Amino acid sequence: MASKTRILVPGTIRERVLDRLREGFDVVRIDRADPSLLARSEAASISGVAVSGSFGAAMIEHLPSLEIIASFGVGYDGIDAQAAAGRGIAVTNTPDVLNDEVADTAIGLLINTVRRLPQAEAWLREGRWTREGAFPLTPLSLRGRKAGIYGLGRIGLAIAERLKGFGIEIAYHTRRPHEGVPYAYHPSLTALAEAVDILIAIVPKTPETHRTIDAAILRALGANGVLINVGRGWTVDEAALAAALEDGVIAAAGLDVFYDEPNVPEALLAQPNATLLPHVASASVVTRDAMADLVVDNLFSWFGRGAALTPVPETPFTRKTG
Ligand code: NAP
Ligand code: 8YV
Repeated sequence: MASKTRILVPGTIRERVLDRLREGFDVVRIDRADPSLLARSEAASISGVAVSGSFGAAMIEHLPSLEIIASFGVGYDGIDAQAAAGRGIAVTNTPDVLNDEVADTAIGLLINTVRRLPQAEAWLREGRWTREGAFPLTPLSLRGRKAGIYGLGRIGLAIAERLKGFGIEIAYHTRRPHEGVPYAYHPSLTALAEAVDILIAIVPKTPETHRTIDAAILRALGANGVLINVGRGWTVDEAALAAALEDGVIAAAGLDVFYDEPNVPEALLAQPNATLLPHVASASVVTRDAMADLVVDNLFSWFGRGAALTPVPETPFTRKTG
């Protein structure tokens, strides 16, 4: 009997990925993506990887027969796609299937941040409604605001669609204007921040986006400004943000992502005008199942018909056979 294609799965991943992979592949498990956990002889038998999290150059180098890395998540900053591309290895991610969930979360986070709904619920649960009366009126409102979207890609567009329903004027910043988009384009993040009073970040983690939301951008956003980040914590200078929240440089912030997850700086935790979520934007069963299925479908498609379904731009390869 011909031996099955072997897929390495390091670390934690949804059980659904493992169950479906076992229907067609031989699954090899290790605790984390660490070359010392896989003997050279076994490493040589691995043709594919399914991973949620990091998979760096050392792991790629350790697997001489590797053809494809299927990553769980649309952001693939944890995968060394350049090292993979250099070896002709395909990398896939999970775009589109999470757009609506992440956009819904961005809007929920925005409303919670502006209208202080988590604090209002805590007021009720702590018995303060009966003891002290009505929850204080919120100084902030969505009424009359303008939103700037930093990164108008798949998810940014889904956020914009939702914001239209709130009657909020929308503008955006990307590296270049996007054709056929009905929103005002700003050629720099500074110009966008100056023009709006809600800034929503949904850009990938790249060398260019590192701590781009800094003290100067927060000053440009202004005292009535609200920052929402559902992209990557990498994009925000967290010390500058904590200071801006404390000093009233901006009014409030809602963050789903942090620089060094799961560690959230004390300086941010101390700010009552920060609404903080533990990276849950795509975290519903239905959406995580769809992401899991796309990870597995990419592997079945690669080994079955020779092409991945959703390769990342750095690795537009088809399978070399024979
Ligand atoms: P996408 O379709 O590739 O969109 C990315 C957008 O960012 C594009 O509009 C791109 O436009 C813009 N962009 C890239 N580099 C830029 C730069 N240096 N300056 C300005 N704009 C830049 O990606 P997506 O599917 O919308 O996902 C975006 C990111 O969201 C992911 O990479 C991931 O990090 C994050 N995410 C987070 C969660 C969560 O759970 N919180 C969930 C899903 C995704 P140009 O190319 O024209 O510049
Ligand atoms: C996931 C994400 O939380 O898709 C992404 O880029 O950040 C989230 O959907 C993560 O990838 C998996 O844990």
